[in-house]
Amino acid sequence: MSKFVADADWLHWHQSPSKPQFILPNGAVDAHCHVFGPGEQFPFAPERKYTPCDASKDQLWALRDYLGFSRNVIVQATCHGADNRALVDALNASKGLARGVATVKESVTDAELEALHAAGVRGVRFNFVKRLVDALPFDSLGKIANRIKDLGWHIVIYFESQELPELYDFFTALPTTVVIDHMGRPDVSKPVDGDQFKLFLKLMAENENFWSKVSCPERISIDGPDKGYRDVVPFARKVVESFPDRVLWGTDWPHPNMKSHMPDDGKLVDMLPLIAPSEEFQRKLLIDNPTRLYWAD
Ligand code: 0GY
Repeated sequence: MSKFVADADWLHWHQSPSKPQFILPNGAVDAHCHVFGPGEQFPFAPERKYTPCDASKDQLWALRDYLGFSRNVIVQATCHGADNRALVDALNASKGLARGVATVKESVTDAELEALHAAGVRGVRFNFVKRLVDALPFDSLGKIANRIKDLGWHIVIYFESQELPELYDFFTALPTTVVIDHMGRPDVSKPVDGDQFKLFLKLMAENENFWSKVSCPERISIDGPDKGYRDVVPFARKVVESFPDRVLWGTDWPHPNMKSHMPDDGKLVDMLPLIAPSEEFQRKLLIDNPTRLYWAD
């Protein structure tokens, strides 16, 4: 038996998602998903804030094929800390169909960075969500940013909307392409043209090195799945229509830390034509942009 037992309130990912009605274009990339464990082989980090259930690379490939995606970008989640072995194992087994975003510490060596690059890592993730990390070592993050720049990597940042004013100057000083997870988690009870989302849109408009994932309606929505997460649509659509060449989309499988419900991945795919309402927007969001960022070589 594994020494890791998922948290008692951990929701297992959907075992039988619906087949999407929306047919994904050939070459579509699921640009935000994770692999967890198996804990027996790839232990979870001692400093983790949650213990998930296992979600293996083979289960991810099965979902990719079932939904109709061609490729994946696997993002390191905090439960694995800066131990990227599960991620690298998945990338190495992917036959070139997956690229990765790692988490590293300042002590990472050049040789380790090069090995991550060879495996298919093309970015690092800086997590600013307070419930997920202990401290924010800004000096360290700045140093890491300067080192990974030389590899041509980008930085993925994860934060919640109320933190943006405080983090704004740190973000805009970053020297690489910067990808924001889930539109900076807007408060969708506020208007799309309200002050909070305006700050996010300003960040995107005034800094052409900033990209955004328009993913995770299930985390952001107040309306919830029964109403098709419809309150998130105007936010995601605004970002896609304003910055069509700098947006990405992903399932977020296996949906860590979802406490209210577990989304049906097929239904998430079916939201795509609502947030990217033309074939051109869809092609950019699902193929051109992720390919440019992750498969440039
Ligand atoms: C996500 C969401 C979460 C967790 C992580 O790294 C993580 O632990 O990403 C979350 O709890 O919001 O983006 O998948």
